[in-house]
Amino acid sequence: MARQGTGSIEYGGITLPSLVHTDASVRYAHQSFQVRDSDVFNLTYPKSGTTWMQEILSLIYSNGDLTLSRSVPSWERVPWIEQTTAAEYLENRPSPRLITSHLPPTVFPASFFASQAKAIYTVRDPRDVCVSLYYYAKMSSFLEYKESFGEFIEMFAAGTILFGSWFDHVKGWLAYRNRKNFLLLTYDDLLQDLRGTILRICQFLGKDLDTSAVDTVVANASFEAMKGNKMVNYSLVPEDIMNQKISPFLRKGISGDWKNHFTPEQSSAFHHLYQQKMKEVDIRFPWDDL
Ligand code: PPS
Repeated sequence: MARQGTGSIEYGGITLPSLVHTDASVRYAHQSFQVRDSDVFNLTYPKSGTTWMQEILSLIYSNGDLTLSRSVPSWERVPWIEQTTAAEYLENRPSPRLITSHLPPTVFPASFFASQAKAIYTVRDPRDVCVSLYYYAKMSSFLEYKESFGEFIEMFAAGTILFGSWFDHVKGWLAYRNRKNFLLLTYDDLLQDLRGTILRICQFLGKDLDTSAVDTVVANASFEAMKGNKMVNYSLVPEDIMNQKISPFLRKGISGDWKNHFTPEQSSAFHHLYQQKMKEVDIRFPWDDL
């Protein structure tokens, strides 16, 4: 069951919320957006650490200066190319541009693949993505999912959901992981060693921050700091669009919350599906055997 109707649009076989996407905006990203060699992309399937990476990139490129992080919303500092505001935010922005996208490679700007632009792809345990997305759907008036959690897992597993199949997205982007301009990270990398992972990101980007700047990036990218920063916690979004009393945008920020939500049967069914869908993927993730 693909989600159609008032709250969504379809483009290239994927479903996107119409609040911030139009056919024209996604077509612009796919067919017209001109990637620069200096661009830096933050790529994710939704609910995998997008906002976290937006904040980290933004803080790295400001060399730890907090001015922008405290005064400009994250979605404006590191905007999505597929959203309606992309051209306004990005076309005349000086390099290096920091850019976010949830698009799979099938509808990604063609100019990216022939460029030197850098991309960081962050992957998260799909079961935690599913849980996070479920709560996000409940608090977001524009998503309109009314299903029980069990039904929601089935839609997530089948890929008949916002932004399409997690498996297709992840496998699609993993195909590029050996490119020198591509950095593959997991949500768990960030969770288990935030400082070490920020240093890896700096090295990948050729950004040589001094110790106090790194300290500032680490401190301000913590879950608690981000939860308290209204430029990243989505409290600027009106309550009739995102009702954080139902569920906060920065909800739990942990790995393994799926264990509190999946029944043993749901967990076993998802495990089998995962083994089957990911069998050709020759990379191990921290959650593979869980
Ligand atoms: S979105 O809507 O696609 O942009 O969402 P996204 O930012 O990708 O994912 C939101 C989840 O990421 C968690 N998050 C963090 N976890 C740990 N530390 C930090 N600093 C952090 N920032 C965001 C956020 O809490 C959402 O996960 P859940 O499991 O719902 O808490």
